[in-house]
Amino acid sequence: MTQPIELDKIRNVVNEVVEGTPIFDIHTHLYAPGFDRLLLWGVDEMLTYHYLLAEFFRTTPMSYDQFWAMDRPAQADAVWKQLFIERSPLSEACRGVLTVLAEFGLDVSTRDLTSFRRHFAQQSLEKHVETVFAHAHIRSLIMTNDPFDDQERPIWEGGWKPDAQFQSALRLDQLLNDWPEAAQKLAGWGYKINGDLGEGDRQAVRCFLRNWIERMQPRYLGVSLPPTFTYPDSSYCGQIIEHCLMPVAHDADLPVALMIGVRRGVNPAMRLAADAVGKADVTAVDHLCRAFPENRFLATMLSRENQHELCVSARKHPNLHVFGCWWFVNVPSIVEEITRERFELLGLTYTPQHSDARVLEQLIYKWSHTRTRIARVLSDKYTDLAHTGWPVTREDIGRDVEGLFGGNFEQFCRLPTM
Ligand code: RAT
Ligand code: ZN
Repeated sequence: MTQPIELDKIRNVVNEVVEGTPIFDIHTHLYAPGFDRLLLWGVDEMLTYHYLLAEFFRTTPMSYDQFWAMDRPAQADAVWKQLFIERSPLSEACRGVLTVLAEFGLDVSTRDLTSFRRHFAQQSLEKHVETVFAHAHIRSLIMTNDPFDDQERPIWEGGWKPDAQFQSALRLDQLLNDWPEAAQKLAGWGYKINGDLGEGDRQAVRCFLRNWIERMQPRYLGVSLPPTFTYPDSSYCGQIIEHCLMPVAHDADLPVALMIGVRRGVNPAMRLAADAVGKADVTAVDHLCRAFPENRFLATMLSRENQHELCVSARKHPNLHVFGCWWFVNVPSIVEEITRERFELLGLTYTPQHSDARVLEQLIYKWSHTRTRIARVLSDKYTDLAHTGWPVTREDIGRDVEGLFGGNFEQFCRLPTM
């Protein structure tokens, strides 16, 4: 065993280890460069991120239609003016843009968007991807891959294969949340579907899932669900879960990621920024874990109010792996609270964060802001341990943080660990 760390040095060591440990980012909306225009990057994309647009629309007399009619740089100009010039950019999403610019050595005190744009225009994408991964200290990430997406599907059909850096996750929102529409699409792609979700349809859906698992080689099958989600349930969603998703996931030895609590399209004029949150019923997760003990579930919940109950569920079900502070709970104050609560209830058996990045450079701020919070909470926890006389070593901290930053997920998914 290496020497125990002295009490007053614990914080420094934790900071060093947390900074120095590469991350496996298990849920993003980024794409490999091979997906071409689907990979968003640069300052205009960052400024028009939907987290920022929701804040922008609160500040402007401009109509939604007027805004959407403008091209991307004009939209970015409008956001910059309202959220960075007319008022201080202290929201989490605004601060994130500044963290990224500063990380690239740009002088944010100039407030000169034109010069920031110039920096990004000078980058070549392939090299820029490497630079961003290095700055964010990411080793791999998982995309969100939707076979129902008309822009994305042809790229997979053209033979694109995931690699170690850009791994895949098969996202099934439409199949589970909008069966009538999904059924039509499946029929259009040649699956024998009549829409009643009888045994014939179920077989076709299982076949569809197997085909896409084969094609995408995903790390998990994922779905976002409304706060009204319940299980068991006779709805189409409940039937598809029971008769299609569970058996296929089991046979493929893949976990199912449940992302619960999103109220889609509360203000549709805001497009991607239209969604809100609702408190969900965690017993649905309990019932799934119990009904399918041979399946594995990853779960994250959108509502702050659900976090404690979800931890308790995970204590009851070893086949449940809690992950991430998702979307509206990915703000420093709540990340700190949730992370603390999870350490206290689950120890080190979960994955504290994913980035949910949609724009490449966001990896930098999402992870740097998160690292700060995780390090703070971990330091407190190791300090408490040291106070009992337990020897806290750098080796132990390194092992624990590797788990938190991807190792626990890899173990739960039965992937080879790094
Ligand atoms: O975080 C986001 O960008 C949201 O728009 C959603 O995509 C959410 O993360 C999801 O995965 O559904
Ligand atoms: Zn997401």
